[in-house]
Amino acid sequence: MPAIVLIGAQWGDEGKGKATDILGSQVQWVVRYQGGNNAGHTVVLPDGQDFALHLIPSGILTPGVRNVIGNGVVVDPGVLLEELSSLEARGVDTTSLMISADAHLIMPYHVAIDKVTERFLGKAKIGTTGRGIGPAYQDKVSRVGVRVADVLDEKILHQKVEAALELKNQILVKVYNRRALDVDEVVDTVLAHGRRFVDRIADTRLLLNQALESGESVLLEGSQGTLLDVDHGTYPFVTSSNPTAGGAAVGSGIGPNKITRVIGILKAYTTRVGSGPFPTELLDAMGEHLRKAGGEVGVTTGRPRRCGWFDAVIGRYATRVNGITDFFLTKLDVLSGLERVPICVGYEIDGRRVDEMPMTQTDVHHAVPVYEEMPGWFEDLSPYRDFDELPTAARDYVHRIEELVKAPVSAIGVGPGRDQTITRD
Ligand code: 2SA
Ligand code: GDP
Ligand code: MG
Repeated sequence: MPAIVLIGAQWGDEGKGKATDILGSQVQWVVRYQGGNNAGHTVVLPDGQDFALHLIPSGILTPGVRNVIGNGVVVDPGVLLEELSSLEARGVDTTSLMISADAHLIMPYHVAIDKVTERFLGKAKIGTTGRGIGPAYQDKVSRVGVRVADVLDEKILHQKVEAALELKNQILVKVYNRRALDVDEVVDTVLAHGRRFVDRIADTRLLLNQALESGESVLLEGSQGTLLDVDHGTYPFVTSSNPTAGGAAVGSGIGPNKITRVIGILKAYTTRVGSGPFPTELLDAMGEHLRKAGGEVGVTTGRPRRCGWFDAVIGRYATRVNGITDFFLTKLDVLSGLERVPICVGYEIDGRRVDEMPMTQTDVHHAVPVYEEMPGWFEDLSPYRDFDELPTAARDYVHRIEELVKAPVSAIGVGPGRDQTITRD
């Protein structure tokens, strides 16, 4: 049995949590492979209970599924324990969760540096979630990071934190005028946390490869989205990891040839949270309407999301850079009640017509959307379960999107609930 990757095709918050939950019953393993607790994945269970997952894979809500935090993730130990306790308090069985020994830890100094850097940048800020994600990945790449396995060896942990703080404290005190962090205090906190998840630490790449060898299937749950990818996104307004499908192999330790399906989660309109270019953004009452109708508020930070029309240039780009086999088109219900629904089919950049993602960041900033207007529909879509019964205009909208993004839509979301989904064969 194969590995399936599920990725965000836009700027995140496309509905990956719901999609993972739907697929949970078809797989034996669910794995997070990048990002950390910057993510906010919402799952609404059939009994109406809703959960916001940040670090733990959304498969934790499917009984019998084994869950893994892969090597590509950055783990804040305090957040991990809090998330585990809050799930357990709500009756969720978390015993299956394993954490890669090679995943990096988000340390208190990463969170402090993330926050002060953003404040320092002022108007030029990235609009990060302030969870220490960028600084933790910086340390990983600079080879001065602390890994999950380091909580198993106090001496090594102490050495690493001491070395890291020598420089970090200079930055915090001299550049940002903040308090220096104490080595022993940091080590003691991390060790105290580590003691509580030590039994979950494993060589997860071995576990996952053995599972695949024995015919089990693995779902790799991406967080954030294609346009937030540090290589393929709207750099520098991106996160510090690779949410795109290629990152799934690296961040979990399985071979790319094990991946047989790449599902792109695509919202029927576009949203973004944080700074950076967004060609189809609506800064008017229509943007406000989409924000309200779609409940577009950050699941981690509570920030209002920027909203705009569907952008097919981005969708097509996502198909290519991820090798998307099929899309789940989410939140189609949110577009009900509009006379006309524009789709961005290309850009005009300084007088030139462009149909593909521009090569330079300047061009992305200058991109003015070229719209094609589709007729809208007024029916409430949430009761529909059969594609052929949808209003003609809604079906035409889906067909046009498939044409433009060059991949089929295999499922359509018509509400946040697990069953509020139309599947197509
Ligand atoms: P970071 O914190 O370093 O990863 O921030 C860098 C950029 O990545 C964006 N980012 C996100 N965008 C959408 N959703 C995310 N998760 C939360 C959610 C966001 C929230 O589910 O709503 O609650 O605000 C997420 N995580 C990171 C971020 O906005 C920066 O643009
Ligand atoms: P994720 O980060 O990709 O998992 O997405 P978020 O959870 O941050 O945001 C998606 C929001 O849309 C959540 O509140 C979901 O419950 C909700 N949602 C997902 N699919 C649908 C859908 O098809 N229709 C509606 N109305 N809401 C949906
Ligand atoms: Mg989210």
